[in-house]
Amino acid sequence: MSTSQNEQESTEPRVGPVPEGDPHFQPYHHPAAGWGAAKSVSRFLMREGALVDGPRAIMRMNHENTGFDCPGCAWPDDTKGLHLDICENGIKHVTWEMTRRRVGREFFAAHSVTELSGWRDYDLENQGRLTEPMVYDPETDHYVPISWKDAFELVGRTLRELDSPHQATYYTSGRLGNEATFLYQLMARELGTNNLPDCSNMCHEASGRALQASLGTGKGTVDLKDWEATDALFILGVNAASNAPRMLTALAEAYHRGAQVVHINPLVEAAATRTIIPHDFTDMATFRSTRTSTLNLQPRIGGDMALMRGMAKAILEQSATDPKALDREFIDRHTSGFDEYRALCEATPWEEIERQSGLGRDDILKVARVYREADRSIVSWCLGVSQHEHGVDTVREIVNLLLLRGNLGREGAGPSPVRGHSNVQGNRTCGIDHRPTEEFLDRLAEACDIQPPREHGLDTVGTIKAMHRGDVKVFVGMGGNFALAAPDTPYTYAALRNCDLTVQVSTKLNRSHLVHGRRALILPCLGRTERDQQRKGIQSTSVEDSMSMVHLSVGMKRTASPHLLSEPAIVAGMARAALPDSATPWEWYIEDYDRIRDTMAQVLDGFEDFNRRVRLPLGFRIKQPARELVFLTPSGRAEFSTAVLPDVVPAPGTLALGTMRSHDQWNTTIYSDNDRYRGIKNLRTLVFMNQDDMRERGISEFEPVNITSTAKDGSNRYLNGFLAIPYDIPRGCAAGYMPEMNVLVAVCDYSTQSDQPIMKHVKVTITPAT
Ligand SMILES: Nc1nc2c(c(=O)[nH]1)N[C@H]1C(S)=C(S)[C@@H](COP(=O)(O)OP(=O)(O)OC[C@H]3O[C@@H](n4cnc5c(=O)[nH]c(N)nc54)[C@H](O)[C@@H]3O)O[C@H]1N2
Ligand SMILES: Nc1nc2c(c(=O)[nH]1)N[C@H]1C(S)=C(S)[C@@H](COP(=O)(O)OP(=O)(O)OC[C@H]3O[C@@H](n4cnc5c(=O)[nH]c(N)nc54)[C@H](O)[C@@H]3O)O[C@H]1N2
Ligand SMILES: [Mo]
Repeated sequence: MSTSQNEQESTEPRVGPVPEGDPHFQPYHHPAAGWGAAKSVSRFLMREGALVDGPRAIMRMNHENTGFDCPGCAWPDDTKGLHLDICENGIKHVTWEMTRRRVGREFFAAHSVTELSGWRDYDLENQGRLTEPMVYDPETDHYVPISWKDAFELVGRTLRELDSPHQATYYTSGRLGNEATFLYQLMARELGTNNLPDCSNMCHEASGRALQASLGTGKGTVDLKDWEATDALFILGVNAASNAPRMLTALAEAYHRGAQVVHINPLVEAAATRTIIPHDFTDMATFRSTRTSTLNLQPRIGGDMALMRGMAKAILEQSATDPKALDREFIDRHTSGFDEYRALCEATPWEEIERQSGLGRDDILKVARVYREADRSIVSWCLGVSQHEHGVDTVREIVNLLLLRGNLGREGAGPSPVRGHSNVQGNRTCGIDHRPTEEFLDRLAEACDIQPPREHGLDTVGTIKAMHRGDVKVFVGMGGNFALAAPDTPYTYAALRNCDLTVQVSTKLNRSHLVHGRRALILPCLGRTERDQQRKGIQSTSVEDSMSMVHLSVGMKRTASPHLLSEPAIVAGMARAALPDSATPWEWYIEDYDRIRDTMAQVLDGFEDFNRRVRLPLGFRIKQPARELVFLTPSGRAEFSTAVLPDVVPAPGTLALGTMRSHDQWNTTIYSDNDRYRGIKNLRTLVFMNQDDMRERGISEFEPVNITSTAKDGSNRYLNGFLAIPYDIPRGCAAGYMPEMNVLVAVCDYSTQSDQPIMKHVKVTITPAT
């Protein structure tokens, strides 16, 4: 396998472990979750040597207030709050953090950074938990121990010596708890910058912007009770069985109840078939599976907006003879722009809708009928919708469709984005935003007595470009694996290497520690499962799930090393060193996180009485104005949007390639080379293709191919030697795994609507490898 980029190290796609055998592909026909999941979990626990601690910790996961929040995903906890609702991938993710392996100073003494750079990403993380702060020594090319005090001083001094606070950037990965998040943004803003990129810039930025424009709130409006009450669920662009497995329970319950469950995805993912509910012991014992779908539609990649438009057009046409097809009263009372939208739907020809969606008119009418016949509908989506050039327009089109039938502000109805990282939504709520509102900054200024900068800061793509230019000289990463998660791998590597200082706050060794600035720090922190002991006792942190529930998470496990600090403490240490004269009581905050929460209550909308309410049995739900039919939009109403359909049909000879996760990975963390639900074993360097597209190109199963992407600026990027897998995917579409395929996503290929890298619609040609 080879790739034709210059940087050898960056482009050898060796992310997963050494394959355990030959690549294998056999379509999967078993239900999702169930025994396959149980087997996979026990193998994983065995490997991590966690068989004793694992199950005990898992019993404490997602328990009301006495446990820690599962770091696996942002799916909310069961509203009944009684039985534990856990999943295979959540268990893997928790166990990953609790491994008994350690990577200490001896490890770094034995291996130079150059040597480690040649290792697989899997092997890096597999060394175990980081145990003490380390600093890069350019003389020896090794990381060497450094005291916390000296580490903070190095950060502080470097930040103080910058010509401008905008020469530093502060990345957040969506793991970070609310309290650390609040302190982190406070530090950046007290220093004088809004350079606060986060993983959300690659994830749901489009959803936030669209919902804000349409409804005056950046979040979904429904909660789990609504999922339990709805008549029809439309699930777009999410691989739920792998990435939000606890959704399977909701889907199975909906099916049982007789609700319609429609999956819209170019791939028929496992959640769109059947499941065995993992915590239902009778189902497990009897192998009884439940269907989780009543209808599957496979649009082309990027075809969702056309499909939504088609459904709206069908509803509008029907309303001529069936006045109940539309909720006229809702439209008149609560929305603005309906007439323009109706005219636009009328003016959009069916042929165009069919061509752009990749679906026949019969299918579109069929799904429109499901929508028409449901009294209450929820539309839910994830990256298959957001990581596109037209992600914002597509989410707005989803809202248009919901508005037509008044599917908002009542039980069982509304938009429901599935967030990614377990606290990515909380990060935004608590101030990680490179484009903060004036209102937020005013309240922050008042409560914290600082003068926050008013100009917008850099997001993820902006940060990469600014580091590359040399305009940003210090990169601080609060969690995550920026080097590998970001697009255009060699470009991002060069950008990070161009920094004067890179600081990574992490739990495990990863690529971002090896792709570093002239000076570099690794600052190891506590994980969510671990006891956070501060002066006033054991501390808990709060998190917010996909459905705006805020609750406490408290770790109870012994810390992986006595030298770890909590994330709030690390932020406070850096802040004090960078701002020696700051009046912010950094040290006092760390003694007792209730104090941070008291300040947050003054700054954040909906956080009144934070300390009391977060201790209620299931926490509290942040008020959603749109849910109460209060729209904080310029018109004070829900706004219909009127974007023309984009052209998403690939040019002749080209394909639209989507990059996605396998079942056995968590973003840049790879657990194995298998993708069970897609029937793949021992292979990650693959590309799923339509059989006819393969035949047309003379490519047979498992044949190595060369993939060439063409960016907006006309430049090409290459990935060679990936194996072609014939798959049930529409013609003109292809798919493969991130982060191996990030080299194909050019830094300039980001959406003009959301600034998100276009990770689901890479324009490629695929030819047999020569
Ligand atoms: N186990 C596990 N859980 C996770 C993660 C993980 O890596 N592992 N990651 C977390 C994070 S940060 C996030 S953001 C989420 C991601 O959750 P997902 O959004 O499920 O992530 P992807 O694997 O990128 O899968 C995208 C899905 O969209 C489909 N798709 C691609 N293009 C299109 C399109 O044009 N239209 C439609 N309708 N569908 C399309 C793909 O077939 C795939 O099913 O999961 C979170 N949870
Ligand atoms: N091509 C392509 N690229 C993508 C995507 C895609 O679909 N396609 N998806 C994008 C999306 S949605 C996202 S969210 C990003 C993910 O981007 P990131 O959030 O930056 O990446 P992760 O892989 O989730 O980060 C894993 C690392 O987090 C650290 N970590 C784990 N737990 C903790 C903790 O408790 N505290 C701290 N401080 N560190 C911890 C560990 O060191 C681990 O190595 O990737 C994006 N990149
Ligand atoms: Mo994400």
